[in-house]
Amino acid sequence: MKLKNFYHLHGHRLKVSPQATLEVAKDVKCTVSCMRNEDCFSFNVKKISSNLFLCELLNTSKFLDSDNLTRDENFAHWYLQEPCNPLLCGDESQGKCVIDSDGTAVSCNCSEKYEAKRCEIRIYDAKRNYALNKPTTASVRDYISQRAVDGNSNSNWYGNSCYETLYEPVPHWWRVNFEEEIQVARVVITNRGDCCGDRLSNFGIKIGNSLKENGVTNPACGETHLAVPQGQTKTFACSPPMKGQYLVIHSFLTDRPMVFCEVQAYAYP
Ligand SMILES: [Ca+2]
Repeated sequence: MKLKNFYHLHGHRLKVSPQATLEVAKDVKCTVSCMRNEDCFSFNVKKISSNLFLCELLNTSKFLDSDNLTRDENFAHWYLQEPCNPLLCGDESQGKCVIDSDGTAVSCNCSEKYEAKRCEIRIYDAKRNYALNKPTTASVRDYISQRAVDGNSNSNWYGNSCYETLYEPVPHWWRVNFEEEIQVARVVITNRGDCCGDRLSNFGIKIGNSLKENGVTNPACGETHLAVPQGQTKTFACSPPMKGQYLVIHSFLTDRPMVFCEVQAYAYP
């Protein structure tokens, strides 16, 4: 971003909430501050006194938020000549910034998973179980950890669709990898039914991006000490919805194994 790329409109202010407000001795310092901040795309400047200026650094532009460009004799609005900085349309969402034919407005072409003006809202499939068939790992008996996301909620151990740790080692944990950061609002867990229901009577659900201590240190979804009665399926709400690539189930019990037959994760309540 170069100084010369900025143009200005006297008597105008882009009226959006600023990402930062500064008071500076020279208005050129607003330009420098905006250039140093990669999320700054434009700014408003107001003269407060002979040697003091107020600048409002903005993370949007007059092209994208043209409805908010207002007449204000006290301000000047500074904007980029080339408004299609890749960050403008969501750096995570891979949106593409497109200038209209007369060069007065910008729109964002969002990738399929995103929407909204700046492609900042991720769209999830409300019916999709995001844990289904995703890679899993566990503190022990890794080779059967996948059973908990095989799409089969059969609660009979002999149906070969449940996961269970051994008595040792402790603590017990199991983890599914969504392979991307998603939003989780609801976790549905089915306990074993043919016996041993108390093996899922004091556990926690963790969601986040950390693998520290096998992911157990991630934030908790819902209450800390959870239980599912033998043979039943229970829904746990993460409210507000939580973001993360990993979902971990860990037991606080050290005198018995941990068992469950299916774990489902949904993006909406
Ligand atoms: Ca299963």
